[in-house]
Amino acid sequence: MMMKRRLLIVALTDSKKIDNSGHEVRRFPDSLLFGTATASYQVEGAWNEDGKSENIWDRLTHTQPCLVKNCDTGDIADNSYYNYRRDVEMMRELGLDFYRFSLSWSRVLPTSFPDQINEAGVNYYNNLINEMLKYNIQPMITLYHWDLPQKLQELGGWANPHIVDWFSDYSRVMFELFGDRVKYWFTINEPREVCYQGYAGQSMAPAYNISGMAEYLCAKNLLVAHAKVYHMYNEEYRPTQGGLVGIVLSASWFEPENEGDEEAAEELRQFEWGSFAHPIFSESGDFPPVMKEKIAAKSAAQGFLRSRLPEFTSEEIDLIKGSSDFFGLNHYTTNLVYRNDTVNGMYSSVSYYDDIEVGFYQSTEWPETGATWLKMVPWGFYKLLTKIREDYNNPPVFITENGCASREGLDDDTRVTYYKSYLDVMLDAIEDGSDVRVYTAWSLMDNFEWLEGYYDRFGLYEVDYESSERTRTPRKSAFLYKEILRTRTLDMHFEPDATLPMTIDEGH
Ligand code: GBH
Repeated sequence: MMMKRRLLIVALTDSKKIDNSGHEVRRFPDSLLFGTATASYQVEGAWNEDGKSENIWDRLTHTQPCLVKNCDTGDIADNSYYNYRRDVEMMRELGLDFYRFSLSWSRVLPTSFPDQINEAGVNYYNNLINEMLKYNIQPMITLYHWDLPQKLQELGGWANPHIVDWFSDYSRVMFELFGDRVKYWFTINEPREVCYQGYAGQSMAPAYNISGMAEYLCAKNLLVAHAKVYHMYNEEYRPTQGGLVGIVLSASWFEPENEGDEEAAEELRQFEWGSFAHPIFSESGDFPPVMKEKIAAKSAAQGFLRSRLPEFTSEEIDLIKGSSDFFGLNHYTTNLVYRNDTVNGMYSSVSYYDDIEVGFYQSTEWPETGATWLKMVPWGFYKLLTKIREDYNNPPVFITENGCASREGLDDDTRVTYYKSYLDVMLDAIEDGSDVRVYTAWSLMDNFEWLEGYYDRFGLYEVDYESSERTRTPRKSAFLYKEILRTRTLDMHFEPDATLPMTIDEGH
């Protein structure tokens, strides 16, 4: 991994200091970068303007409208296509080091392929990037955050091995267009969600609902596509552009319900994030052994003539191994896991969870946030960071998303507590030796929360969906984040006040 050799590892022995009001405050490493994130379909709007073509979320929200809460769509969303100046102004208010956003494939390549480049779409991203750079805010780009061009979906999307070429060609054009100014690239956001929710399940476009089969095809193709793009950047663009490129994995922490459930918990970890982390970050590469064994055994027992998990060739294993400059990590919450040998009851129906043979849930004792699936469990974040350090030889970690949901309103005390407690344990992990270099709050502002529409709010800034301007207003958590970034310290006693005027500090 390139980055390890190039950057110093900053050892932090003790982050605790007493401030002048007598409070204990903890210092973040000087080199740690702070930012916020969004994604194209969730904020841009302008779904069919200026030459953009249809993607799978346009199709899903228009043809199955009420699959999404309140039948919401991303047609206008936060209207960031027109509001990018205000977006950058908020980044300056917060004092961000960087902003992570994603590109809409069908906005820049309306045919899905590089035969036509949509100038208006390119201008939008150039304007956004240049506006950020004017104020020294680093752009970090995600190439794929779930909005596949509809045409490619009709060809099977990530289940078609030709996606390797389609994604490489698209990525090449993006490196050519923006790589002179953009030095941080993420290939794919959350493969687990892309493949599991979209292809096995029905909670993301394209909602294929072919569990135990389609997610495994997707996983293989996606990993090869990612690795091809990594090597393309490494060999053809890094020498002149000098940036970093990696993948973003989502990982919840999975805690055994009882002592006897450690094996079940570990198997779920291997399926849920090991499926993507092991091929890239382990020494041996390939899918995790337990995943290969379990799916092969089940498949044979069910009468398949081969495992439902496709195999990599040895060339592919080598291509994928080491193909990320950092471990991009999206983390939100924790679940308890128990062994369940009969997930599908007496019927031998094929499914992902039947392959794993586990059940999981969240404790009712854990504090709730605004999303049903997201309880506040900071110790799970600590355990996850520890496991990544131990299992994968302490890779540089970029926390690419972390945060929680609330409802409307500026008094988001739960989010304030969430950020304080998650950052506190992140500092514990750094003291233990975890090499965390980037921290990203999800999200800069409320946005289209996929099947939850505009109901679950993840923003440091509230967005008013009744106003045509989509007015953005800072919540308490925005004032907390600003203070953390200004002081580069964490003070558990700091109480943000959302009634204060938001200002831009000198130097931003
Ligand atoms: C991230 O995914 C996404 O990258 C981002 O776009 C999104 O806005 C953000 O989270 C907040 O949700 O309802 O029980 O089926 C996080 C991973 C895993 C979140 C599965 C939602 C649904 C659980 N996700 N989850 S459930």
